[in-house]
Amino acid sequence: ALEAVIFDLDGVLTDTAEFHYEAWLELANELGIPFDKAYNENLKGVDRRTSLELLLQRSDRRYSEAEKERFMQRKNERYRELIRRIRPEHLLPGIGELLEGLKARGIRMAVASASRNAPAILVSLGITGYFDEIVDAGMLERGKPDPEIFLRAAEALGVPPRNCLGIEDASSGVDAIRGANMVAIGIGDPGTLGNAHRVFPSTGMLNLALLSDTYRS
Ligand code: B16
Ligand code: MG
Repeated sequence: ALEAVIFDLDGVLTDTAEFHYEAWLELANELGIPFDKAYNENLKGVDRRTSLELLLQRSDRRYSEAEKERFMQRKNERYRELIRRIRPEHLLPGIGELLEGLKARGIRMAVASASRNAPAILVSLGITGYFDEIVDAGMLERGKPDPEIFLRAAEALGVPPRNCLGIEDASSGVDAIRGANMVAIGIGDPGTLGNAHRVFPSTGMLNLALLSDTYRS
């Protein structure tokens, strides 16, 4: 039976992608590296270090490790400034009701986000109390699409992966859920998230009945 739901953060609970984009864009501009919304798609769901490497791939210069550390720090400082604006109104559609419904049913919940800023964002959204576990992204050895982050969440919850359902907006995240042998719901474009068991264009369509239904089928 369905015992636990594991949520991605960016793109599922709230949309921080815009803030990540703004912070990376400022860095790219300073370095004279071309960067736009389309290229930013590649950075979604990907950890900070890999995101930086993707950005620097488009430079004709090579940077030292010390410079890269400084770039990541600068981007993160700017990002943290931007996310101070986050309020409970920034929860994506339907999420508040869904968390309430799952809690009422006694279904356990966890967050599996690549973001080291996830705990602070959950506080700003006012939803920390719903989650039994928040995986510490700093403790992971491998990023999504590796299943590690979802397996750690299940282990921390004490629920076997086959009784868990994961919700993701990035294809790397959907692959991570599938790799963990969980049921996967994708939020976004079915063309990009074809690996999910079911895909919905928006979180506004999610509800408890639909999750149970997806889990059973
Ligand atoms: P940070 P998710 C991911 O969050 C973002 O989608 C990705 O763009 C970001 O680079 C990553 O977190 C790391 O974030 O720099 O705050 O540690 O989708 O896994 O919730
Ligand atoms: Mg995401």
